[in-house]
Amino acid sequence: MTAPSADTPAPHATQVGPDHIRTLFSRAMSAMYRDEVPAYGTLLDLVREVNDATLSADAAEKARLAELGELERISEERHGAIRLGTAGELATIRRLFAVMGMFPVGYYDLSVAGVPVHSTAFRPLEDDALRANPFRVFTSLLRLDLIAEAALRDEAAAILAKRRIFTAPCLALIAKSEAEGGLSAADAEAFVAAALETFRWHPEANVGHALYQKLHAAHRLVADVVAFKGPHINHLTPRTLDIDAIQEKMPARGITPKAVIEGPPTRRVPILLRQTSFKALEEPVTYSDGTTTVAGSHTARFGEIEQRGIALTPKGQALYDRLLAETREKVRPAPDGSNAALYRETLAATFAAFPDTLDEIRRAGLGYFRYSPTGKPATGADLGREAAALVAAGILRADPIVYEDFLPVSAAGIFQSNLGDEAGQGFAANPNRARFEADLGAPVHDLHQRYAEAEAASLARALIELQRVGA
Ligand code: OOG
Ligand code: NI
Repeated sequence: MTAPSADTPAPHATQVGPDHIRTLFSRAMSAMYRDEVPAYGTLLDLVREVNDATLSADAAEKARLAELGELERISEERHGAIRLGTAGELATIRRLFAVMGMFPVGYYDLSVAGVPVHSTAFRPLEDDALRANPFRVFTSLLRLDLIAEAALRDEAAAILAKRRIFTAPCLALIAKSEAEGGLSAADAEAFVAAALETFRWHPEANVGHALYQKLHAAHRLVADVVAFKGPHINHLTPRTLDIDAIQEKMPARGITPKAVIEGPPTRRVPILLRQTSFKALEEPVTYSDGTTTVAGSHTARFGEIEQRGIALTPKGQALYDRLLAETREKVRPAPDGSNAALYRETLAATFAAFPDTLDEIRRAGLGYFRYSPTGKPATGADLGREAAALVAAGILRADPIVYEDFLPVSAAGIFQSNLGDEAGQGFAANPNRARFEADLGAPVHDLHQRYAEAEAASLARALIELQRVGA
Protein backbone atom coordinates (compact mmCIF):
# COMPACT_ATOMS: atom_id res chain seq x y z
CA MET A 1 0.00 0.00 0.00
CA THR A 2 1.34 3.46 -0.82
CA ALA A 3 0.66 6.54 1.25
CA PRO A 4 -1.50 9.10 -0.55
CA SER A 5 0.64 11.81 -2.08
CA ALA A 6 0.08 15.41 -1.10
CA ASP A 7 -1.85 16.23 -4.23
CA THR A 8 -4.27 13.32 -3.90
CA PRO A 9 -7.27 14.49 -1.88
CA ALA A 10 -7.84 12.42 1.25
CA PRO A 11 -10.86 10.17 0.81
CA HIS A 12 -14.09 12.03 1.53
CA ALA A 13 -12.33 15.38 1.76
CA THR A 14 -15.44 16.89 0.22
CA GLN A 15 -17.74 15.62 2.96
CA VAL A 16 -19.18 18.25 5.26
CA GLY A 17 -19.29 16.36 8.56
CA PRO A 18 -22.17 15.55 10.90
CA ASP A 19 -21.88 18.75 13.01
CA HIS A 20 -22.53 20.84 9.94
CA ILE A 21 -25.50 18.71 8.86
CA ARG A 22 -26.95 18.92 12.38
CA THR A 23 -26.74 22.72 12.35
CA LEU A 24 -28.38 22.90 8.93
CA PHE A 25 -31.13 20.60 10.13
CA SER A 26 -31.70 22.41 13.42
CA ARG A 27 -32.00 25.74 11.58
CA ALA A 28 -34.33 24.29 8.95
CA MET A 29 -36.50 22.80 11.66
CA SER A 30 -36.62 26.10 13.54
CA ALA A 31 -37.63 27.98 10.38
CA MET A 32 -40.35 25.43 9.63
CA TYR A 33 -41.74 25.50 13.18
CA ARG A 34 -41.71 29.28 13.19
CA ASP A 35 -43.92 29.22 10.11
CA GLU A 36 -46.20 26.54 11.51
CA VAL A 37 -46.48 27.84 15.09
CA PRO A 38 -46.21 31.66 15.23
CA ALA A 39 -46.01 31.74 19.06
CA TYR A 40 -42.67 29.92 18.73
CA GLY A 41 -41.31 32.98 16.90
CA THR A 42 -42.55 35.27 19.68
CA LEU A 43 -40.89 33.03 22.23
CA LEU A 44 -37.58 33.08 20.32
CA ASP A 45 -37.61 36.89 20.36
CA LEU A 46 -38.35 36.93 24.09
CA VAL A 47 -35.60 34.41 24.82
CA ARG A 48 -33.08 36.43 22.84
CA GLU A 49 -34.00 39.63 24.74
CA VAL A 50 -33.77 37.95 28.12
CA ASN A 51 -30.50 36.17 27.29
CA ASP A 52 -28.93 39.43 26.08
CA ALA A 53 -30.10 41.26 29.20
CA THR A 54 -28.83 38.48 31.48
CA LEU A 55 -25.41 38.50 29.85
CA SER A 56 -25.08 42.30 29.87
CA ALA A 57 -25.95 42.30 33.57
CA ASP A 58 -23.31 39.68 34.37
CA ALA A 59 -20.06 40.44 32.57
CA ALA A 60 -18.15 37.77 34.49
CA GLU A 61 -20.54 35.00 33.42
CA LYS A 62 -20.45 36.27 29.85
CA ALA A 63 -16.65 36.19 29.84
CA ARG A 64 -16.64 32.73 31.40
CA LEU A 65 -19.02 31.33 28.77
CA ALA A 66 -17.03 32.97 25.97
CA GLU A 67 -13.78 31.53 27.30
CA LEU A 68 -15.27 28.03 27.44
CA GLY A 69 -16.59 28.37 23.91
CA GLU A 70 -20.16 28.04 25.23
CA LEU A 71 -21.44 31.48 24.34
CA GLU A 72 -22.18 30.84 20.68
CA ARG A 73 -24.05 27.62 21.26
CA ILE A 74 -26.66 29.23 23.52
CA SER A 75 -28.53 31.23 20.86
CA GLU A 76 -28.40 28.23 18.47
CA GLU A 77 -29.51 25.81 21.12
CA ARG A 78 -32.81 24.00 21.05
CA HIS A 79 -34.42 20.61 21.43
CA GLY A 80 -37.46 19.14 19.75
CA ALA A 81 -39.73 16.17 20.40
CA ILE A 82 -41.47 13.56 18.28
CA ARG A 83 -43.62 10.51 18.98
CA LEU A 84 -43.26 7.43 16.79
CA GLY A 85 -45.65 4.55 16.19
CA THR A 86 -43.61 1.46 15.33
CA ALA A 87 -40.34 -0.32 16.00
CA GLY A 88 -39.43 0.09 12.33
CA GLU A 89 -39.88 3.86 12.54
CA LEU A 90 -37.69 4.00 15.64
CA ALA A 91 -34.92 1.95 14.03
CA THR A 92 -34.90 4.16 10.93
CA ILE A 93 -34.98 7.40 12.90
CA ARG A 94 -31.86 6.15 14.70
CA ARG A 95 -30.10 5.87 11.34
CA LEU A 96 -31.43 9.27 10.24
CA PHE A 97 -30.13 11.02 13.37
CA ALA A 98 -26.77 9.23 13.09
CA VAL A 99 -26.19 11.03 9.77
CA MET A 100 -26.13 14.27 11.77
CA GLY A 101 -24.07 12.93 14.66
CA MET A 102 -26.97 12.35 17.06
CA PHE A 103 -27.09 9.16 19.13
CA PRO A 104 -29.61 7.74 21.62
CA VAL A 105 -28.80 8.65 25.23
CA GLY A 106 -30.85 7.48 28.20
CA TYR A 107 -34.07 5.48 28.59
CA TYR A 108 -37.16 7.22 29.95
CA ASP A 109 -40.25 5.28 31.03
CA LEU A 110 -43.23 7.64 30.93
CA SER A 111 -45.83 4.98 31.75
CA VAL A 112 -45.46 5.89 35.43
CA ALA A 113 -46.89 9.28 34.56
CA GLY A 114 -49.89 7.88 32.70
CA VAL A 115 -48.40 8.41 29.25
CA PRO A 116 -48.19 5.21 27.15
CA VAL A 117 -44.71 5.79 25.69
CA HIS A 118 -41.08 5.13 26.42
CA SER A 119 -38.35 7.39 25.13
CA THR A 120 -34.75 8.28 24.51
CA ALA A 121 -33.01 11.50 23.49
CA PHE A 122 -30.92 11.68 20.34
CA ARG A 123 -28.04 14.09 20.81
CA PRO A 124 -24.34 14.59 20.08
CA LEU A 125 -22.02 12.73 22.46
CA GLU A 126 -18.60 14.37 22.35
CA ASP A 127 -17.62 17.72 23.89
CA ASP A 128 -16.59 19.21 20.54
CA ALA A 129 -19.82 18.17 18.88
CA LEU A 130 -21.90 19.53 21.78
CA ARG A 131 -20.04 22.81 21.58
CA ALA A 132 -20.59 22.97 17.82
CA ASN A 133 -24.34 22.44 18.19
CA PRO A 134 -26.09 20.49 20.96
CA PHE A 135 -29.38 19.98 19.06
CA ARG A 136 -31.37 17.15 20.64
CA VAL A 137 -34.62 15.37 19.86
CA PHE A 138 -36.64 13.72 22.64
CA THR A 139 -38.03 10.68 20.83
CA SER A 140 -40.88 8.60 22.17
CA LEU A 141 -42.29 5.30 20.97
CA LEU A 142 -45.98 4.62 21.48
CA ARG A 143 -46.71 1.52 23.57
CA LEU A 144 -49.86 -0.01 22.19
CA ASP A 145 -49.33 -2.86 24.66
CA LEU A 146 -50.54 -0.48 27.36
CA ILE A 147 -53.87 0.11 25.62
CA ALA A 148 -56.56 -2.02 27.20
CA GLU A 149 -58.95 -2.64 24.31
CA ALA A 150 -57.56 -5.42 22.07
CA ALA A 151 -59.63 -4.57 18.98
CA LEU A 152 -58.55 -0.93 19.03
CA ARG A 153 -54.95 -1.98 19.61
CA ASP A 154 -55.02 -4.18 16.51
CA GLU A 155 -56.73 -1.54 14.40
CA ALA A 156 -54.14 1.06 15.44
CA ALA A 157 -51.26 -1.34 14.76
CA ALA A 158 -52.63 -2.09 11.28
CA ILE A 159 -52.86 1.63 10.42
CA LEU A 160 -49.35 2.29 11.69
CA ALA A 161 -47.93 -0.67 9.78
CA LYS A 162 -49.11 0.89 6.53
CA ARG A 163 -47.85 4.43 6.87
CA ARG A 164 -44.49 5.51 5.46
CA ILE A 165 -42.95 8.40 7.36
CA PHE A 166 -39.65 8.64 5.46
CA THR A 167 -39.42 9.80 1.85
CA ALA A 168 -37.53 7.65 -0.68
CA PRO A 169 -34.78 10.30 -1.20
CA CYS A 170 -34.33 10.51 2.57
CA LEU A 171 -33.85 6.73 2.87
CA ALA A 172 -31.46 6.73 -0.09
CA LEU A 173 -29.32 9.48 1.43
CA ILE A 174 -29.20 7.74 4.81
CA ALA A 175 -27.94 4.61 3.04
CA LYS A 176 -25.42 6.65 1.05
CA SER A 177 -24.10 8.31 4.19
CA GLU A 178 -23.74 4.91 5.87
CA ALA A 179 -21.96 3.42 2.86
CA GLU A 180 -19.59 6.32 2.31
CA GLY A 181 -19.11 7.47 5.88
CA GLY A 182 -20.63 10.90 5.30
CA LEU A 183 -22.25 13.24 2.79
CA SER A 184 -21.05 15.92 0.39
CA ALA A 185 -22.32 19.50 0.79
CA ALA A 186 -24.91 19.03 -1.96
CA ASP A 187 -26.09 15.69 -0.54
CA ALA A 188 -26.23 17.18 2.95
CA GLU A 189 -28.56 19.91 1.75
CA ALA A 190 -30.74 17.40 -0.06
CA PHE A 191 -30.75 15.19 3.03
CA VAL A 192 -31.86 18.04 5.32
CA ALA A 193 -34.70 18.96 2.96
CA ALA A 194 -35.80 15.32 2.68
CA ALA A 195 -35.50 14.61 6.41
CA LEU A 196 -37.54 17.69 7.25
CA GLU A 197 -40.53 16.06 5.52
CA THR A 198 -40.74 13.44 8.26
CA PHE A 199 -41.24 16.15 10.92
CA ARG A 200 -43.75 18.27 9.04
CA TRP A 201 -47.34 18.86 10.18
CA HIS A 202 -50.00 17.22 8.00
CA PRO A 203 -53.45 18.81 8.20
CA GLU A 204 -55.03 15.75 6.53
CA ALA A 205 -55.43 12.94 9.02
CA ASN A 206 -54.69 9.33 8.21
CA VAL A 207 -58.07 8.15 9.53
CA GLY A 208 -61.76 9.04 9.54
CA HIS A 209 -63.30 11.15 12.28
CA ALA A 210 -65.05 8.30 14.10
CA LEU A 211 -61.83 6.36 14.43
CA TYR A 212 -59.97 9.50 15.51
CA GLN A 213 -62.47 9.90 18.32
CA LYS A 214 -62.08 6.29 19.39
CA LEU A 215 -58.28 6.64 19.44
CA HIS A 216 -58.62 9.89 21.34
CA ALA A 217 -60.87 8.28 23.91
CA ALA A 218 -58.29 5.52 24.49
CA HIS A 219 -55.62 8.18 25.10
CA ARG A 220 -55.05 11.53 23.48
CA LEU A 221 -51.50 10.52 22.73
CA VAL A 222 -52.65 7.44 20.83
CA ALA A 223 -54.67 9.71 18.53
CA ASP A 224 -51.72 12.06 18.13
CA VAL A 225 -49.55 9.23 16.85
CA VAL A 226 -51.92 6.89 15.02
CA ALA A 227 -54.25 9.39 13.31
CA PHE A 228 -51.52 11.26 11.43
CA LYS A 229 -49.29 10.65 8.43
CA GLY A 230 -46.09 11.33 10.31
CA PRO A 231 -44.47 12.22 13.63
CA HIS A 232 -44.94 15.99 13.42
CA ILE A 233 -42.48 17.87 15.58
CA ASN A 234 -44.64 18.71 18.61
CA HIS A 235 -42.44 21.40 20.15
CA LEU A 236 -39.10 23.10 19.74
CA THR A 237 -37.44 24.48 22.84
CA PRO A 238 -34.90 27.29 22.96
CA ARG A 239 -32.52 27.58 25.91
CA THR A 240 -32.75 30.61 28.17
CA LEU A 241 -30.35 31.87 30.80
CA ASP A 242 -33.22 33.06 33.03
CA ILE A 243 -36.37 30.98 32.95
CA ASP A 244 -38.05 32.88 35.79
CA ALA A 245 -37.85 36.09 33.75
CA ILE A 246 -39.37 34.36 30.72
CA GLN A 247 -42.18 32.75 32.73
CA GLU A 248 -43.04 36.18 34.09
CA LYS A 249 -42.87 37.97 30.73
CA MET A 250 -44.79 35.40 28.65
CA PRO A 251 -48.35 36.61 29.44
CA ALA A 252 -47.56 40.16 28.25
CA ARG A 253 -46.64 38.63 24.86
CA GLY A 254 -49.94 36.81 24.67
CA ILE A 255 -48.57 33.42 25.73
CA THR A 256 -49.94 31.62 28.80
CA PRO A 257 -47.34 29.37 30.40
CA LYS A 258 -48.14 26.21 32.37
CA ALA A 259 -48.76 26.80 36.06
CA VAL A 260 -45.34 25.89 37.45
CA ILE A 261 -41.81 25.51 36.15
CA GLU A 262 -40.75 21.84 36.14
CA GLY A 263 -37.55 20.77 37.84
CA PRO A 264 -35.46 22.36 40.58
CA PRO A 265 -36.31 25.75 42.14
CA THR A 266 -34.63 29.08 41.38
CA ARG A 267 -31.07 28.86 42.72
CA ARG A 268 -27.77 30.70 42.54
CA VAL A 269 -26.19 27.68 40.82
CA PRO A 270 -28.61 26.16 38.31
CA ILE A 271 -28.68 22.36 38.43
CA LEU A 272 -29.97 19.93 35.80
CA LEU A 273 -32.87 21.38 33.89
CA ARG A 274 -35.82 23.72 34.46
CA GLN A 275 -38.63 23.80 31.90
CA THR A 276 -41.90 25.52 31.27
CA SER A 277 -44.28 25.24 28.33
CA PHE A 278 -47.36 26.83 26.90
CA LYS A 279 -50.51 25.15 25.78
CA ALA A 280 -50.96 23.32 22.56
CA LEU A 281 -52.56 25.03 19.62
CA GLU A 282 -55.84 23.84 18.28
CA GLU A 283 -55.15 23.15 14.61
CA PRO A 284 -57.62 22.48 11.81
CA VAL A 285 -57.56 18.91 10.51
CA THR A 286 -59.58 17.08 7.88
CA TYR A 287 -60.53 13.52 8.74
CA SER A 288 -61.47 11.15 5.98
CA ASP A 289 -62.27 7.44 5.92
CA GLY A 290 -62.45 7.35 2.13
CA THR A 291 -66.17 8.11 1.96
CA THR A 292 -66.87 10.81 4.55
CA THR A 293 -64.70 13.86 5.11
CA VAL A 294 -65.06 15.83 8.35
CA ALA A 295 -63.45 19.17 9.13
CA GLY A 296 -62.26 19.01 12.73
CA SER A 297 -59.27 19.92 14.83
CA HIS A 298 -56.45 18.43 16.86
CA THR A 299 -54.41 19.77 19.74
CA ALA A 300 -50.88 18.56 20.10
CA ARG A 301 -48.27 21.13 19.34
CA PHE A 302 -46.90 23.53 21.89
CA GLY A 303 -44.00 25.73 22.91
CA GLU A 304 -41.46 25.19 25.65
CA ILE A 305 -38.38 26.88 27.06
CA GLU A 306 -35.67 25.56 29.29
CA GLN A 307 -32.73 26.62 31.39
CA ARG A 308 -29.86 24.19 31.75
CA GLY A 309 -27.54 23.85 34.72
CA ILE A 310 -24.79 21.56 35.94
CA ALA A 311 -25.01 17.79 35.33
CA LEU A 312 -25.27 15.85 38.59
CA THR A 313 -23.41 12.69 39.59
CA PRO A 314 -25.50 9.68 40.66
CA LYS A 315 -25.11 10.98 44.25
CA GLY A 316 -26.33 14.45 43.23
CA GLN A 317 -29.14 12.99 41.14
CA ALA A 318 -30.27 10.83 44.07
CA LEU A 319 -30.38 13.93 46.30
CA TYR A 320 -32.35 15.80 43.62
CA ASP A 321 -34.81 12.91 43.23
CA ARG A 322 -35.29 12.64 46.99
CA LEU A 323 -35.91 16.38 47.46
CA LEU A 324 -38.32 16.52 44.52
CA ALA A 325 -40.24 13.51 45.86
CA GLU A 326 -40.37 15.12 49.33
CA THR A 327 -41.73 18.32 47.83
CA ARG A 328 -44.41 16.47 45.89
CA GLU A 329 -45.46 14.50 48.93
CA LYS A 330 -46.29 17.83 50.56
CA VAL A 331 -47.78 19.65 47.55
CA ARG A 332 -48.74 18.33 44.14
CA PRO A 333 -48.86 21.17 41.63
CA ALA A 334 -52.47 21.51 40.47
CA PRO A 335 -52.81 21.91 36.68
CA ASP A 336 -55.00 25.02 37.16
CA GLY A 337 -52.23 26.83 39.02
CA SER A 338 -54.30 27.26 42.19
CA ASN A 339 -51.44 26.14 44.46
CA ALA A 340 -48.54 27.37 42.33
CA ALA A 341 -47.20 29.78 44.96
CA LEU A 342 -47.35 27.15 47.70
CA TYR A 343 -45.61 24.62 45.44
CA ARG A 344 -42.84 27.11 44.63
CA GLU A 345 -42.28 27.93 48.31
CA THR A 346 -42.26 24.27 49.33
CA LEU A 347 -39.86 23.39 46.51
CA ALA A 348 -37.47 26.18 47.50
CA ALA A 349 -37.63 25.29 51.20
CA THR A 350 -37.06 21.58 50.55
CA PHE A 351 -34.15 22.26 48.19
CA ALA A 352 -32.38 24.33 50.83
CA ALA A 353 -30.74 20.97 51.59
CA PHE A 354 -28.99 21.02 48.19
CA PRO A 355 -25.67 22.95 48.34
CA ASP A 356 -25.84 26.12 46.28
CA THR A 357 -22.25 27.08 45.49
CA LEU A 358 -20.11 25.41 42.83
CA ASP A 359 -17.42 24.80 45.40
CA GLU A 360 -19.70 22.95 47.79
CA ILE A 361 -21.28 20.98 44.96
CA ARG A 362 -17.85 19.90 43.75
CA ARG A 363 -16.48 19.10 47.17
CA ALA A 364 -19.57 17.05 48.04
CA GLY A 365 -19.23 15.07 44.78
CA LEU A 366 -22.70 16.10 43.62
CA GLY A 367 -21.88 17.51 40.17
CA TYR A 368 -19.63 16.95 37.15
CA PHE A 369 -16.86 19.42 36.36
CA ARG A 370 -14.49 20.12 33.51
CA TYR A 371 -10.93 20.78 34.65
CA SER A 372 -8.36 23.01 32.95
CA PRO A 373 -5.07 24.66 33.95
CA THR A 374 -5.35 28.27 35.12
CA GLY A 375 -1.84 29.12 33.89
CA LYS A 376 -0.39 29.29 37.40
CA PRO A 377 2.78 27.19 37.33
CA ALA A 378 2.81 23.89 39.20
CA THR A 379 5.81 22.47 41.01
CA GLY A 380 6.86 18.83 40.77
CA ALA A 381 5.22 18.18 44.12
CA ASP A 382 1.93 19.67 42.90
CA LEU A 383 1.72 17.09 40.13
CA GLY A 384 1.09 14.30 42.62
CA ARG A 385 -1.80 16.13 44.32
CA GLU A 386 -5.50 15.46 43.99
CA ALA A 387 -7.64 17.56 41.68
CA ALA A 388 -9.39 19.18 44.66
CA ALA A 389 -6.05 20.33 46.08
CA LEU A 390 -4.96 21.71 42.71
CA VAL A 391 -8.18 23.68 42.44
CA ALA A 392 -7.76 24.97 45.99
CA ALA A 393 -4.19 26.02 45.10
CA GLY A 394 -5.45 27.92 42.06
CA ILE A 395 -3.54 25.70 39.62
CA LEU A 396 -6.61 24.10 38.06
CA ARG A 397 -10.02 25.60 37.46
CA ALA A 398 -13.21 23.58 37.56
CA ASP A 399 -16.18 24.61 35.42
CA PRO A 400 -19.58 22.97 35.60
CA ILE A 401 -20.46 20.49 32.84
CA VAL A 402 -23.86 21.40 31.38
CA TYR A 403 -26.66 18.83 31.73
CA GLU A 404 -27.46 17.73 28.17
CA ASP A 405 -30.32 15.33 28.93
CA PHE A 406 -33.90 15.28 30.20
CA LEU A 407 -35.73 14.52 33.45
CA PRO A 408 -38.50 11.92 33.49
CA VAL A 409 -40.69 13.72 36.07
CA SER A 410 -40.36 17.00 34.16
CA ALA A 411 -41.06 15.30 30.83
CA ALA A 412 -44.19 13.78 32.38
CA GLY A 413 -45.28 17.23 33.56
CA ILE A 414 -44.72 18.66 30.08
CA PHE A 415 -46.68 15.81 28.45
CA GLN A 416 -49.50 16.21 30.99
CA SER A 417 -49.86 19.95 30.68
CA ASN A 418 -50.25 19.64 26.95
CA LEU A 419 -52.47 16.59 26.84
CA GLY A 420 -55.12 18.24 28.94
CA ASP A 421 -55.92 17.66 32.57
CA GLU A 422 -58.24 14.76 31.89
CA ALA A 423 -55.31 12.77 30.59
CA GLY A 424 -54.01 11.84 34.04
CA GLN A 425 -54.92 8.25 33.35
CA GLY A 426 -52.96 5.75 35.43
CA PHE A 427 -50.68 3.02 34.20
CA ALA A 428 -48.46 1.12 36.60
CA ALA A 429 -44.74 1.78 36.23
CA ASN A 430 -43.75 -0.54 33.46
CA PRO A 431 -40.28 0.10 32.11
CA ASN A 432 -39.18 -2.13 29.27
CA ARG A 433 -35.75 -0.96 28.28
CA ALA A 434 -34.81 -4.27 26.68
CA ARG A 435 -37.79 -4.06 24.36
CA PHE A 436 -37.04 -0.43 23.53
CA GLU A 437 -33.43 -1.23 22.66
CA ALA A 438 -34.47 -4.22 20.57
CA ASP A 439 -36.87 -1.96 18.65
CA LEU A 440 -34.22 0.74 18.33
CA GLY A 441 -31.71 -1.79 17.05
CA ALA A 442 -29.01 -0.56 19.46
CA PRO A 443 -28.44 0.00 23.16
CA VAL A 444 -28.93 3.54 24.48
CA HIS A 445 -25.86 5.31 25.87
CA ASP A 446 -25.68 5.62 29.62
CA LEU A 447 -25.99 9.26 30.55
CA HIS A 448 -23.89 9.27 33.70
CA GLN A 449 -21.08 7.48 31.94
CA ARG A 450 -20.88 10.25 29.33
CA TYR A 451 -20.44 12.97 31.96
CA ALA A 452 -18.02 10.92 34.04
CA GLU A 453 -15.90 10.32 30.94
CA ALA A 454 -15.94 14.00 29.97
CA GLU A 455 -14.81 14.95 33.49
CA ALA A 456 -12.08 12.31 33.58
CA ALA A 457 -10.81 13.23 30.12
CA SER A 458 -10.63 16.94 31.00
CA LEU A 459 -8.67 16.16 34.15
CA ALA A 460 -6.25 13.88 32.31
CA ARG A 461 -5.66 16.56 29.66
CA ALA A 462 -5.17 19.25 32.32
CA LEU A 463 -2.60 17.14 34.19
CA ILE A 464 -0.65 16.41 31.01
CA GLU A 465 -0.66 20.12 30.26
CA LEU A 466 0.67 20.92 33.77
CA GLN A 467 3.43 18.37 33.32
CA ARG A 468 4.38 19.73 29.91
CA VAL A 469 4.52 23.32 31.14
CA GLY A 470 6.32 22.27 34.34
CA ALA A 471 8.95 20.21 32.46
C1 OOG B 1 -42.09 15.07 24.93
C2 OOG B 1 -42.15 15.66 26.31
C3 OOG B 1 -40.78 15.65 26.97
C4 OOG B 1 -39.10 17.45 27.60
O1 OOG B 1 -38.55 18.52 27.29
O2 OOG B 1 -39.02 16.96 28.74
C5 OOG B 1 -39.90 16.78 26.57
C6 OOG B 1 -43.38 15.07 24.19
O3 OOG B 1 -44.34 15.75 24.60
O4 OOG B 1 -43.44 14.39 23.15
O5 OOG B 1 -39.81 17.22 25.47
NI1 NI C 1 -39.28 19.29 25.54
